[in-house]
Amino acid sequence: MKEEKHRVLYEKVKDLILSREKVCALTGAGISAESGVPTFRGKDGLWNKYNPAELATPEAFSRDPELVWKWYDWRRQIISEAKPNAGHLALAKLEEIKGENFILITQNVDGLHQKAGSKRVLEVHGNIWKLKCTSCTYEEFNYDVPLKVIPPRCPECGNLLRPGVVWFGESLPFDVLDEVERWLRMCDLMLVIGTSGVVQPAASFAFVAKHNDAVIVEVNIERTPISEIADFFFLGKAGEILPLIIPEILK
Ligand code: BV8
Ligand code: ZN
Repeated sequence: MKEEKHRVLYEKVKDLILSREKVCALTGAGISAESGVPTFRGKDGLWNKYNPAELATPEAFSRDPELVWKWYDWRRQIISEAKPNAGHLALAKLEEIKGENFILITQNVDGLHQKAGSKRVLEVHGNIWKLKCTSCTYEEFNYDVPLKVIPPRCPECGNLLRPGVVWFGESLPFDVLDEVERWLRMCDLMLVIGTSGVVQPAASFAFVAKHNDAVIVEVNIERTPISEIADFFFLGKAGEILPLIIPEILK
């Protein structure tokens, strides 16, 4: 009986994904958990061992760039061994189906969506593989694990390079945020996957989309503040649920 009820809901969401014109997905660390990338706030989360204010802030970096870089180098090594999972692949397939009527907004910095084939990705918190200069406009994508030199220095001006991520207290990239806001106004259905919904402003994206009449579909292994406004809530792992609610590719 319960399976039948779930099956009906999966089919309903599949139909909505096809019938509603503009679809967006918002992902958080939970979608990469099954790839072996630690989340931030879960039981084995990064923030249990490290204090975010100690590491993911401009103050921490200026106080001890070597310590902060050692933490990012360690995370880069874990991520370099991670493979996209069925959840990432399902979203890449959704992009194939919906084309320019789809956008993927991710809080993740691991680059696994792009590895899975997603092209239409807005990285609101940056990318751990990007290094950018603290003084000039130099930036590069660097996939060295481990990094050859810690802390890395700018080849143009010799100053420190920093991770190309958004730290607490830093604003999200304005061009990315503008594009996100455009989508939140026009999307007709938003999938919210694997986020605890506590980090602003990303935690408000689903509320803005809902305010603009989007159907909200949440996938998580626990309820979150977003669950209050979700039209559909699927309790389960992204890698298991997403393949069940994303339609087959229409040949
Ligand atoms: C800004 C990049 C202003 C770096 C990150 C007090 C109140 C309200 C707000 C604030 C406040 N004090 C400060 C703020 C603002 C602050 C904030 O929101 N703090 C919170 C913590 C209270 N926000 C900021 O500072 C932002 N900037 O506000 O700027 C401004 C404006 C103009 C000019 C100047 C300044 C910047 C925030 C970005 C911080 N950077 N990361 C790095 O990675 O090192 S945040 C970090 O959290 C990650 O990016 C992550 O993506 C993000 C959100 O976490 P989640 O992705 O949700 O991950 P989490 O572990 O929390 O949850 C995982 C979920 O997955 C869980 O729900 C779990 O159940 C689920 N799950 C687990 N396994 C699975 C699963 N689901 C499905 N399947 C599974 N298998
Ligand atoms: Zn420089």
